[in-house]
Amino acid sequence: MTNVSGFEVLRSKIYGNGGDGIRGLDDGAYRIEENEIYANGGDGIDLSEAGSGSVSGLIAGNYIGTNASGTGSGNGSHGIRLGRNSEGVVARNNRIWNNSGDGVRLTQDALKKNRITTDSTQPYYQAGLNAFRNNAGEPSNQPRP
Ligand SMILES: [Ca+2]
Repeated sequence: MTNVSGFEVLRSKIYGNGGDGIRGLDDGAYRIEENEIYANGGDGIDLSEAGSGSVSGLIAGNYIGTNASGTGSGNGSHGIRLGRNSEGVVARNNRIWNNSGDGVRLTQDALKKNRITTDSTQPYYQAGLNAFRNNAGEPSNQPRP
């Protein structure tokens, strides 16, 4: 199949799955907003295994590794994982806590093609920023290549 246009996941609770909370396997534009994605065995959101074209889209306003009440547990791997086919993904205003792997994992050359808005001087949730926190409540789990 060609020309798959990605998908939308909006305002859903996605928890307790053995694998990733959301895993995109097709090229296209993704819109993943205002979800609670926690306690999944794999990554919270994994777009790194999408097809051979490109993946773009918006990941915004999600709880990843916790829930709105702050009681949900982390995902078993990374919070957000983007791979070489990700180009033009914007991740902003996400609360990324408690994940066992990295908060945001950018593989291959994904780092230079996507926009992860964060500010390491702000440990907790700020408008326009992602917030990263580990199990000890320390600001950590920062994006890294
Ligand atoms: Ca995965």
